[in-house]
Amino acid sequence: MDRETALRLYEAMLLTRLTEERLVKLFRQGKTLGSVYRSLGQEATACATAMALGPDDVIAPLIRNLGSMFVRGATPKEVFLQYLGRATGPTAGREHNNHFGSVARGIIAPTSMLGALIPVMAGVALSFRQKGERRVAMTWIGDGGSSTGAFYEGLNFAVVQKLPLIVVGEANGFAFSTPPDRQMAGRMAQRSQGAFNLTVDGNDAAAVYEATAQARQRCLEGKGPAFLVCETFRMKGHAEHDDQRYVDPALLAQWATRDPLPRFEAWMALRGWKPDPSLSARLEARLQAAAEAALEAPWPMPETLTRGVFST
Ligand SMILES: Cc1ncc(C[n+]2csc(CCOP(=O)(O)OP(=O)(O)O)c2C)c(N)n1
Repeated sequence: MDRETALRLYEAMLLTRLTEERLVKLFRQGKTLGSVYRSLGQEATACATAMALGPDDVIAPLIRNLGSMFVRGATPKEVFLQYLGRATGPTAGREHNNHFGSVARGIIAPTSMLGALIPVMAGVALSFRQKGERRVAMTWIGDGGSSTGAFYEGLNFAVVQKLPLIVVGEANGFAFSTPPDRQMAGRMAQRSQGAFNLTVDGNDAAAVYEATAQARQRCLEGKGPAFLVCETFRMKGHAEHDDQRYVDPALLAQWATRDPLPRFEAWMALRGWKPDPSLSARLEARLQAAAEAALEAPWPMPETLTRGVFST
């Protein structure tokens, strides 16, 4: 990874963290419609995977992958408008949190049915191959989501067809309140079904980036899909309404020492690379302005209710 990429990656991770912190404030003020789903501690897994892609590749994120959307050009203002349900947001108040896509940026909207995006992205990858395009499709799945039939069907299809698909497995300790040993036999990596498998420290942004770049290269060479397992930890509850009382505080304390942001800063410092000292303040100012603009944005008009929902 070169210096410029590292600095952009750091900025994307910091922007993700600060955006989600501001969302929590809006949630506590009763401004968001519904809960806030965070990726605290998982920013490297979301951002570094997306950062290793090419501009024509396509991603399909889940709720812990807001950072990947920022890497692809989504903006905090869009995210605030979405969480506040406003008419000028990406789905005009029809959807919540990061459930929005952008064809221009190569983002396919998250789907709530876990696992469902894997066959969809296998199809996207198949279309790339059929058209002879050098592009890769990527999506993410949690440990809980990897127990669905759709996960197995989609990945199996991609393996058999040797499709340019990267599935990032987020082994983050819990699915709602269920730890992996209560819902899966063995480890997540054993679910690769013959896909090229790499397991990395998901809190090490540089390692995640390098592993994704390797997986992508294999895809471009026609060697078939990769299942990239990132070992990380969900540092908050499932969402802000969940106080995660079922998580052993010692485990949280242990993972806090592996926070991906200071770790990546230290990795950069070893190379003599330093983020701009004013970066955090600049991002905060941008977020403040974006949140204020979103709070002033209009609500959807009742008569538009069916627009974009039902076909005419
Ligand atoms: C097929 C399906 N079953 C159940 C749910 C409800 N659900 C939403 S999130 C979630 C937990 C997901 O856990 P995991 O896949 O480990 O991801 P994480 O939340 O840890 O990122 C569940 C069960 C769903 N969205 N889709």
